[in-house]
Parts: sequence; C-alpha cells; structure tokens
Amino acid sequence: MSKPLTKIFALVLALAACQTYTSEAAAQQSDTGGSAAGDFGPPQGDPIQAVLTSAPNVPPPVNRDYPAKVIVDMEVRELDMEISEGVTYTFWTFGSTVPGSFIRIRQGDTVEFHLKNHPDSKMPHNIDLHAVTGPGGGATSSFTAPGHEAVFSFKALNPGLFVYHCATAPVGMHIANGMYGLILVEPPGGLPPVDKEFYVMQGEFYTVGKYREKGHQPFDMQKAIDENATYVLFNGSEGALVGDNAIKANVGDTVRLFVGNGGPNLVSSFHVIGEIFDKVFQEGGSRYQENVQTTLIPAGGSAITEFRVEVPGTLIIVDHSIFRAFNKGALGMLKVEGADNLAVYTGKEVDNVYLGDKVMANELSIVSDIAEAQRSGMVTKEQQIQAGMVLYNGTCSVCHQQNGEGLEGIFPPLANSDYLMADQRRAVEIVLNGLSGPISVNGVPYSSVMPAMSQLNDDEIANILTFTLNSWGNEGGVVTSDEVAGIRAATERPEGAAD
Ligand code: HEC
Ligand SMILES: [Cu+2]
Repeated sequence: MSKPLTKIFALVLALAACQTYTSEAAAQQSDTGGSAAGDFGPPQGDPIQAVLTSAPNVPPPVNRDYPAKVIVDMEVRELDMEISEGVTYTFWTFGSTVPGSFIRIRQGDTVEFHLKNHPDSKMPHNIDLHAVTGPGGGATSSFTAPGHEAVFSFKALNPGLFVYHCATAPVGMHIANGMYGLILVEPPGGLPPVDKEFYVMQGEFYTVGKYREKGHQPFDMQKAIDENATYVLFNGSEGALVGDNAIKANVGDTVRLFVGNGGPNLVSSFHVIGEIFDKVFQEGGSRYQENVQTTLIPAGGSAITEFRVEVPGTLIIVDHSIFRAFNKGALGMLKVEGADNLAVYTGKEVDNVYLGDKVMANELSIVSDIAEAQRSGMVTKEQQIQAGMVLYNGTCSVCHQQNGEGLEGIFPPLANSDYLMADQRRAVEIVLNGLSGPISVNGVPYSSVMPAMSQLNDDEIANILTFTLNSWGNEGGVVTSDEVAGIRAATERPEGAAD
C-alpha cells in the first residue's frame, strides 16, 4: 500500500471507532429536558406521606407512574450526641440525626413541606432544598422559631440527588452544626434496581478542643472561618460507619451509594479503597461517568456511585484527602461477606495498613468506656492496660510489632526493654517528642529515628505506655494523663510535630 492510502485507511478506522463510541454515549446521555420537561401536571391521587430514613438507610424506591402530592414532616432538634469516642457535641439536626433524614420523591411531585422546630430549641431554623426551583430554595418560607411550624410547597421539576441545608444566619454555623441532608428526585422511570442502597454524607466539624480531646466540645467560629477542620466525618460521627455500624453487602451484590457533602467548607475526594465505581453520576446529575477511582464532591453537592462487589472483605470509605481519613475521622467501612474469588483477588482479608486502630473498632468501646473514668480520675490500671493495647496495636505496632519484639537492627524492642524501664519520664518524652540518634537497648545498638507521636492525646499516651510497661515481661508501672500533660507542657515539640 502506498503511503497516502495507508493514511486514509487509518483515518476510516479511527472514524468508525469514534462512531460507535459516540452513539453509545448518546444512548446513555439522552437529554432529560431539564425543568421544562419536569412539570407533569397537577398532583394526582391521595396525598402520600413521605417515608423518611436516617443514614445509612435509604427509603424504598418511589415506584409510581404519576405525579402526586407528597407530605414531608421534618422536625429540627438541637441535640448533644457523640462525635467521637468520649467526645460530645451539640448538633443541630433535621430529624434528630446528622445528616438529616433522607427524602425520596419523583420528578413532577408536589411536596408539601412541614418544618417543625422543637420547643427545646434555642435557635430559629429554616430549610433550603437544592431541589426547589424558587428564591432561597424554600429558605424564607420555612423560617421557624422554636416551638413553631412552617409549611410551604414546591414542585420538583428536575430529577437528581440534591442537598438540603439550613440557611438561617449565621448560615455557616448552622451547616457546621450538622444541618444538611439529601433529597432524591427520581426520574419518571425510577432508577434501575440494585441489591443495596446506602446514604453516606460527609461534613466537617470545628471544635474548640483538638481532635479526640475528650468531653463536651463547643463550636469554634474562628477555626470554621479559617477552614481548619477538627473532624471530617461521614454520617456525623467517627463511629457512624465502622465496626458494628459498618454497612454490609454480599459478594455479587450491586451497591448504590447516595453520597452528599454538607461541607460547610471542604470539597470531598470520595473514594472506596478496594473498589472501582462502575458508574458515577457526577454532582448528582443525570449523566454518568464510568470506571472511576475517586470522585470529587463539592460542598453543597452530591454524587451517586454504583459498583458490584466481587470479593469478600472490608472496603474502606474515605475522603482521599488522606489526612482527613486517618487523622480527622473521614473513614467508614463496607463489609462484604461471601465466598473468596481468588481469580479476582488473593490477598488477606483485612488490610492492617489501612485499618490501623479501626481494625478493632468494636474494642474501641473499651476506650470510650474508660474515657469517662479517666476524666473523673477514677480509672484503674487494668482499664488503662486494656485501652492501651487497642491503641498500641493501631499506632506503635507498625514499627515495634504487635509482640513488642521490634525488628532487629531497625526498630528496638519494647518487650523486656531495659531502656524503657530505666526512665518512665523519658518514655513519655520519647512518645511526645520522638527520638533519634544512637541508643542501646538490651546491649544492642540502634541509631534511627522515631517520629514524635504528639498527635495522640494525654489519655492515649498514658494508656499506651501503661500497657507497654505491663506487657511482654516488662516490670510494670502506671503513667497517668496528668503526668503526660505536665511533660507536654514542660517540653518542646520538635519542628513539624503536632502540638
Ligand atoms: C515509625 C516507627 C515507630 C513508631 C510508629 C513508634 N516507634 Fe518507638 N521507636 C522507633 C525507633 C526507630 C526507635 C529508636 C530510635 C533511635 O534509634 O534513637 C524507637 C524507640 C522507642 C523507645 C525507646 C527504645 C526502647 O526500645 O525502649 C520507646 C520507649 C518507644 N520507641 C516507644 C514507642 C511507643 C509507645 C510508640 C507508639 C505510641 C512508638 N514507639 C511508635 C520507631 C517507632
Ligand atoms: Cu438552622
């Protein structure tokens, strides 16, 4: 073949390939017609009471072929609830949970929205639903003082997964306290059936105390303005989607996650470790991208992700802005049960690298049980040892190993360590400030670097060291939280360490 002919042939081939691709794309991305197409006329039949669910549950599909009047009853409550083990926060909620109740309706439905504000509330509240076409998304019409109720109606013209939130001044503060949720407006034909549907919503919290600092933590306005989040969470609490609260599926299931981001400030890099999203309806809209690893979810936005689970094990849901996952709480779990499929994956079931102290999230309740005792100074040595073991396994064992033996020539042993036992204050200083340079443990020289672990709080360090001092042949001892606090105040953190 002469040169020009080859070129033409290649061009024809390329065009043909392009043709199939665009026609397939056209099939999946037909125009929905937007809001102009969404008015299917006046509501028909008897009014329907909306089924509302709290995360991670999703109401059943609408399963209706006509537009109806749907009544939504939602109550705002201001509640003290756990944000992390041993840490409480005053959440402002739509329906007593963060995120707020999930609402599921059909395009063309007329929603009669009843917003009640519980008499115990201290603040007025309202609701702005991104599914509303109209000024403020319902905000002005729904303004409700404590002990009152507001009613307004709207017609859902566009299908999609929409965020709703409070928009009462100061708006940022109401959202930061947990006032957001999701409303799904199904297209007329509904969504294709799947085996499991879940509701996951990210939001960040700004507290006066540090991450995991025990006790009741008030909102910190300056941190919120600076966008310096203390917690980044799925479903309003660090424990919401781990351990016993993990969402569950079986091998072979198709799973659909309705994911929202309440913000108030941060954009989410939503990712499930060990899965690939077969489909992502980006930004909660009508079109989908396929074969996606991580999807960006804006504050005040959403995404619908779909995938099939092929192998058993624990899939870890994270914000892949990864310090948020491991140091601010943005971590959840999807536990998949069923038979191995070694052709797809041969690895071990639980991945310690990712799970860390969350491997034993159930046992973390030990940590919270003793947190209370620790606060009142009534903690026993045995309790400290129990909590310390869980924390050690999630924090120190990566280097010093679960059995305390370390790794020859690299990580010194904590088991039977003469260096550890010689000076308890020095041990606290090592955890707080790190250690480098030549040392000798049981006659063996080490010259390496241990990073400062000052991101651990005083309770945690006290418990880990008490566990260490009483394990693997070490001779015992007790480190108290006060002792750690005193040494923290009296010593300098190395450059770059957490406070
Ligand atoms: C990233 C690895 C790493 C982690 C995580 C780590 N250490 Fe270390 N640790 C080291 C290294 C390396 C040394 C030796 C440093 C040197 O050579 O100066 C050391 C030394 C020590 C020592 C003194 C030597 C000895 O064996 O008695 C103590 C005590 C200690 N670590 C406790 C802890 C505790 C408690 C934790 C968890 C809170 C922890 N370490 C987490 C790497 C680590
Ligand atoms: Cu509000």
